[in-house]
Amino acid sequence: MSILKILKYPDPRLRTVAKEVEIFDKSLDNLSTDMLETMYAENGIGLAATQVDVHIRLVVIDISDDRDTPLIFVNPEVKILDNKSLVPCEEGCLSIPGASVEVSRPDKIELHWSDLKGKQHKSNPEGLLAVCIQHEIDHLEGKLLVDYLSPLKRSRLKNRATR
Ligand code: GNR
Ligand code: NI
Repeated sequence: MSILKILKYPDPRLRTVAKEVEIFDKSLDNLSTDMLETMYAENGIGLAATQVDVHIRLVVIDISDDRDTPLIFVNPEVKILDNKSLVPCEEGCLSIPGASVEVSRPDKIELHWSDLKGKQHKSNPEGLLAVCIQHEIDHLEGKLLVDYLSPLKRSRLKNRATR
């Protein structure tokens, strides 16, 4: 196991669009183990492969208080069931240390994903899990919290990040 280096904003590699996972092998297992170890070491509740410079659709999450409930999502896809029920949440990001951005996201969603064996699953996550999975899917699509800010606030944050 090893702790991976997390890319920091405004690293352009964070803008890479991740590719669908097609091969479910030991290297996928190993990467998700390293991502979980990295997420726990950094006290995050989620981590997308994009953030460790691997551009495949792989996400790990643990929103449990005891940090003992690791979740792994391969090829996650969210379907919005109700566009009108948006819930605001103050979000942080391990790739943008120190930033806190309020984002309103749909909270009635259907999630489709595969596990490490390639078996498909679906569920209806709510609350923090719904927020976090959408934050991670944004990473897979090259999207960052700063994209939800006004241009003025974004440029202030970028100046802070590159100082
Ligand atoms: O650790 C994290 N906390 C968090 C808080 C609110 C909404 C989303 C998150 S995800 C973030 C870890 C991270 O950057 N994942 O990409
Ligand atoms: Ni993030």
